[in-house]
Amino acid sequence: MAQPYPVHVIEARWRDRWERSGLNRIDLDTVDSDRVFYNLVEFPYPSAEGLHVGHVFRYVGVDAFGRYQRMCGRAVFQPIGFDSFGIHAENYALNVGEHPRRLTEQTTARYREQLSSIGAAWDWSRAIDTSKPEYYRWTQWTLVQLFKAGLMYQAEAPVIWCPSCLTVLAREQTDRDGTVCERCGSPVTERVMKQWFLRTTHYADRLLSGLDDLEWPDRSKRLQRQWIGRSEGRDIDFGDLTVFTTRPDTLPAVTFIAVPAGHPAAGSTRRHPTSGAPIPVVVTDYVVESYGTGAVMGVPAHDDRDARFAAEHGLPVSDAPLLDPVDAAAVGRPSVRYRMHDWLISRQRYWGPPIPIIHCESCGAVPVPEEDLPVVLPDLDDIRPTGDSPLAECTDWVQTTCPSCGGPASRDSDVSDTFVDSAWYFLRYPSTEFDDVPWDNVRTDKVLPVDFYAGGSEHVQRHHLYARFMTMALQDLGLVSMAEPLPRIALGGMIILAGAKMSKSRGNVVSPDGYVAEHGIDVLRCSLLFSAPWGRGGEFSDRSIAGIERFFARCWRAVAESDGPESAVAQWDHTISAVTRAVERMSFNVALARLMEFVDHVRSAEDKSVLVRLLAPLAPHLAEELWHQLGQPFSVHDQPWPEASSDGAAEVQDLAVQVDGRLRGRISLPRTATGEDAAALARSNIAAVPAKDAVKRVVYVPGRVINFVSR
Ligand code: ANZ
Ligand code: ZN
Repeated sequence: MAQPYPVHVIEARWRDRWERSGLNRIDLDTVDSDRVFYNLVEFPYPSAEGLHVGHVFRYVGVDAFGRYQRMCGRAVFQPIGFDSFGIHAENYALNVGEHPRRLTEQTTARYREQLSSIGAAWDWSRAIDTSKPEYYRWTQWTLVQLFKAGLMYQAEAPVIWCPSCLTVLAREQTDRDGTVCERCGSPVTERVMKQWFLRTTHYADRLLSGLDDLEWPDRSKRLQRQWIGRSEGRDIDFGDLTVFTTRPDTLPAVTFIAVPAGHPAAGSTRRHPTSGAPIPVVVTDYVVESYGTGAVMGVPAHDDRDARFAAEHGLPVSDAPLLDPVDAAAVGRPSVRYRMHDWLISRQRYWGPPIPIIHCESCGAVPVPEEDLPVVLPDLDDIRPTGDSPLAECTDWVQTTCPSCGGPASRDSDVSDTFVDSAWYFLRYPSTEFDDVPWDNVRTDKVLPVDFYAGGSEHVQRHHLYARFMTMALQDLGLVSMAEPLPRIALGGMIILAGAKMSKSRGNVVSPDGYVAEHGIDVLRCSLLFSAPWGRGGEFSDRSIAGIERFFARCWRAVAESDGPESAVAQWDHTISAVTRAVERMSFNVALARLMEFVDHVRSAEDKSVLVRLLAPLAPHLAEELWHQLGQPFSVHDQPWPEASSDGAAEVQDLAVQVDGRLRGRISLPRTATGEDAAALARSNIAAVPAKDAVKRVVYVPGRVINFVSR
């Protein structure tokens, strides 16, 4: 459908004007700290496929939120960059037979173009790229600080090995209970190797207790708590063999001790600490070697796993009575155990920052002096992983002198995990122009912590935890002043196609490019945002495109081509309140729905000003053009967000949405709305609300609740 205005001309013109005028940049030297709003979205890994509409959905929601904050008077700092190191890029490079550096240059350029084309208010002057020496120099510097503080160590360790990727994996990089590689799906094996670790377990308690004060989704907190896995129990000695138990009261009923295969005590017996009876030590497959003491007391009378094992292997079951709580607290020693492990950061791969350590026969492991950083990743032609680090082949590079004694020494040939790159990147953005420090603390104190961090639920356990660990460690070293860098996180929903997550392997990836070429980015932004609440995501359909185009045409006619009588002020008031609430909770679909109702009532100059400003975060180019048509000065994005009078606010109600009496979500709508309005809005916003014909009765209590009764 042809729009009553030249879409592409307008979008290109304003984007160019924004860039030239520096609209999206704030001066971090002069800005007032209280006004800064650090609006951050997880930076992308520039994949070869380019952005798909699911990414665009996530980014434009965050952008709309940032633009709204700006209109509320905040100095919005909204940088973007590229997480371009890592096994992902390297595996792709190996597949297509290209060097990862060349490939990354191409994919990054394409990402830059696509990310620019979505009309987000990024401050491109502060873009970072983790695979560039000017960035990874500081990743290495950070590791040197951790090493000097004893928070980075090397240890011989059984590690998870992917025989297809030929690399060590962190436990977190495996799926299906640690049995297959997350990247390639091959079954993993175990291997003993010398590896570098970061001492994350040292921070386990702080990582846990710090969660309480964070404004994070409950699900994120729960997942992180489970990941840390704190467990209080007791260590009990069976002679020289110690078990960890959370049920010391079951001690009298112990009939065996379970250990994993290969345990030195397997097949022997120990004496029961109180009865003195001989207790067999048996091999089971359910004892995790690295958890607790790696040995478990078997109590078939009280534990299902033990009962099954005892039945299968003809072991006795004892019905000895439990100890009472007082006696149980006399048994053994109190003990706190964590599921979490130290973070294994060594990768025997090519595409990452070389670990900044030099090995010397007489001095041991010596950190590379800060003035010698970065340790530049040498250009290798053959980067195929063999099991040993590709860098080890590069003898000229490996051979060096010891910074401490000047004797012959060799460089560590592992590279660090890509999650190290992203564990501190949010500290770099405000300080990108400094090349003598990783971050400037005046800047850091002014801009951090991140006011709003938009992420994906796939990053709760690793990235979010590592970022917290890194910041806590840097705080302890006096290098930053805050402990929690990401006090407020929101998780973006996923855009799916025909019920499935978009992925290249499924072949259901939808690129934004065609839609942008045909309809312009504002139409795509709004049709994506209209398809579902940002935090929930939903099915992609381009059917909403026509509807959004019609809405834009109506906005155009209402603002640029019409004049009419004054409207009643109450109309804006409830629109302003409803749109504001919707934007605050990232329900841009609701905001758009309210604006669609409002546009037909727009008559006066004031109505027009309100409409255009409310539209600005969602359709930034169209709003800028309409603002210009109204004869207003550049830029609409610097205008104050419209404010509702307090009576207007009172006209909006929040409703709890229940299904069969269970809370399923909340909606907000005008107080004057009918039960039917409320039911329709609930249905379009909350997936759990059943379809019309599955509902027996709807109970609507204005101002309180709408309950769908299906039984
Ligand atoms: C005896 C017992 C009796 C247990 C009973 C439970 C119930 P969480 O909460 O996860 O810490 N356990 C200890 N170390 C283990 C290991 N390395 N691998 C597998 N299982 C292990 O659970 C602690 C409980 O898990 C411990 O308490 C131990 O079994 C088992 F009726 O001891 B219990
Ligand atoms: Zn030396």
